[in-house]
Amino acid sequence: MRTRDPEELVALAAHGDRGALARLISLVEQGGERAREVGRRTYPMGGGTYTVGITGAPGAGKSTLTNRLITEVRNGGEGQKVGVLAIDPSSPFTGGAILGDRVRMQDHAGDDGVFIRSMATRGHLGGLSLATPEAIRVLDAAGLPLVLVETVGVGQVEVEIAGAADTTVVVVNPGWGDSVQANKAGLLEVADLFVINKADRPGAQEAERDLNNMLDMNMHMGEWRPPIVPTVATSGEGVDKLWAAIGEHRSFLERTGELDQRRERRLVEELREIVLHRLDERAREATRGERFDAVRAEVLARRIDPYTAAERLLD
Ligand SMILES: Nc1nc2c(ncn2[C@@H]2O[C@H](COP(=O)(O)OP(=O)(O)O)[C@@H](O)[C@H]2O)c(=O)[nH]1
Ligand SMILES: [Mg+2]
Repeated sequence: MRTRDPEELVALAAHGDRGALARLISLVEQGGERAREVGRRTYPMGGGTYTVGITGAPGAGKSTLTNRLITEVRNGGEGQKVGVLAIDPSSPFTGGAILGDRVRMQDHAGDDGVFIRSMATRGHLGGLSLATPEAIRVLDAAGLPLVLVETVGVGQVEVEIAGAADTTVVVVNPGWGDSVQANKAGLLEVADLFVINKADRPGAQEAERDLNNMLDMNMHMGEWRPPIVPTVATSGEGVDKLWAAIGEHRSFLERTGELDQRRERRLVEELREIVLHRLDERAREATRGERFDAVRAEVLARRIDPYTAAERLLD
């Protein structure tokens, strides 16, 4: 029997059961009471995972790059385990992009130290921006020391998700205007590191120059100036340098205490968002049904004013 009981699943996942891990993430994706239960069980067990967000326009080479990064991590010193979440906000049903992500990370299909999972928005209240940190906490509770999160950085919500990592890598391509587009999408502000992927194509130097110019204009950023790493994800060129740069950023965050501050800010932000969603739910409930109809009738008849009516509804 395949259990769907969150408590059992969490225990199994903590002992390396990948099927249990996958089911836990499905529960998170679906939202509702079971997802809450998963959260209650996993949250106290976590805190050891480092997260790296990889974001950029569709087709920039994020999945190919992630695939190479996994190789780099697995072949490196301790061959640490790695979890990968490929977040797809755009296609909740067809999963077209998700299929592409899977194909490009095929290299690691047989590796027990690698857990790859795609996630789309389903029933989760608050969508992917709330489901993503929950899914990361599941991987955290399962003892994965590193989680890579691939997201498409197109809209505001996606950029928010992308920025909710310890280190955020923004992937751009050579060619006129690509980095300008990334800037417009708000990606410059969340970038800790830039990758110019597809550096085998013309225009990589121009892209680097554009990024440097934009960084010069944004030097309110603080002590850390995001480095720019050219890569060719298809061949793996430059990926070792990318991994090294991620390590340097991590050391910087740890050394300066910024890592704890970032995590605290993220948690507060998440908490606020949860409260907002709860209130929104309450508002929807308060503005339908018989009770609402009765109050509405009184307002229309000018027996009570809208503010008094609102208070009555929220009581
Ligand atoms: N020429 C070239 N093509 C690449 C490179 N990296 C990825 N691609 C190709 O770009 C396409 C999109 O890659 P994918 O990783 O799916 O991009 P994603 O949508 O950002 O995840 C695929 O056909 C890749 O083979 C690269 O460095 N150079
Ligand atoms: Mg992809």
